[in-house]
Amino acid sequence: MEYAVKTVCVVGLGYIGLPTAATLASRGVEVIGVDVNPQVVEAVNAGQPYFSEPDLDMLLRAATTLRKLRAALQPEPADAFLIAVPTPFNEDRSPNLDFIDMAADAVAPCLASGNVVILESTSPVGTTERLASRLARLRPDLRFPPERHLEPLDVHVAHCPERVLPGRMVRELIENDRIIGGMTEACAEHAAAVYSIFLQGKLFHTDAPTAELVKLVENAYRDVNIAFANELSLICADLGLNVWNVIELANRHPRVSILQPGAGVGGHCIAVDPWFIIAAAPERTPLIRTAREVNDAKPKFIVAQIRERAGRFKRPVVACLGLTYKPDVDDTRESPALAIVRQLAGAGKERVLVADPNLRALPRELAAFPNVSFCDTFEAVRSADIVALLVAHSRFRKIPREELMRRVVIDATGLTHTQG
Ligand code: SAJ
Repeated sequence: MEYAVKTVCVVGLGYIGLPTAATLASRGVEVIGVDVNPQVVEAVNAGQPYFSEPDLDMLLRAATTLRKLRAALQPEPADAFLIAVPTPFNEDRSPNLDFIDMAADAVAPCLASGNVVILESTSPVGTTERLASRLARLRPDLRFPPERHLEPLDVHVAHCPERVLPGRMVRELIENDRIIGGMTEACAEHAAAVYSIFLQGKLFHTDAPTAELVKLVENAYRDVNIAFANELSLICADLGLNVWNVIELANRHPRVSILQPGAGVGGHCIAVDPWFIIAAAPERTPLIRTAREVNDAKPKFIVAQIRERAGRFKRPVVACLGLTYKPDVDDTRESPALAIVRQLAGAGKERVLVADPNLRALPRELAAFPNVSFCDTFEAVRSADIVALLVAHSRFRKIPREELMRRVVIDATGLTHTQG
């Protein structure tokens, strides 16, 4: 059955909500984008993305030129509501669902019979049901799932976790397959009508808790695989072997596909989501927990490597190349490279030159350290005794090999390996 979706209210104009809102608007849907931050609302209404993501500016310009996307501080009535707010963890690593609760409270007064509410935020198992119950409490005049006996429902609720990779979002948003976890089959069908507007990938229907766990499992799988690579990097360092060479050759086996070691695992997804599984089943997750610990320990290992080499110099100058959480993005959230520079800065034993072609200046927390300064890449390399390659930005491939060969190089990225 087809459901007409003419207006969509997207709550949360962050890394996921904004590209999704702009994509829907570019397909002719009337989109109201909602954010609690007035600066975000202003930027979006001016057609300007406030973070960098390839092709997002073009998409947003198209959406605002067509006058299909409008940003506001509060939700407005619509056919569909899409919630894409952050789900961080608390200090004890238990999931924090405050933003989802706030979004539910803001959306509830706008709901009407025939609406669908879709939760896109990565969430622990049970969150979609919790959202539906909260909405049902706030709107006793409407029928919500999971009360199957109340079918036909007034408001349908589903979980459709986002899957896009920062740096390739605009393409992946359209091309990736999506999982739709409906609280009932009718809920999944209503949600599917929204994604069918722009999706080229396939839609797979399931129930809400399965969809919730699938999303967490995807990121935990990647975390465990990267932890394996990071553990190999420690073993290879002890054995004096080149880990990238070992992995490249092992991956020639048709059933082996090891990911790459690095400075650690950063970002707001892979370093966070596995904890939601651990919190739900603490006794059943020794592997997932250990993987998290292995990845979290990697920056400390790199700092120790730098320190050990720095001991040879009287007043060592260390060039730290890369500060973002992964290559070719400008996002430093949970960045292992940032953690490494933070540790070096705090100890104050070395002069640290930071270069990152994707950033304009040092983040505020580093700017206060007298021993840390922001530099152009080549200048940093030329002035350094030790070069620590922390993020595999494509620009770093252009560093002349002979410049590196004259210095002590600590390569957490494999860039010097692929250069060879
Ligand atoms: N990393 C490695 N080695 C690798 C791959 C990545 O050390 O071989 C590191 C990166 O440098 C970075 C971290 O892992 O620090 C995470 O980077 P990523 O590119 O693997 O993932 P994210 O966090 O940018 O996006 C992930 C994606 N999930 C999966 O690939 C399973 C994305 O599809 C999700 O939508 C996103 O999380 C999310 O929002 O959950």
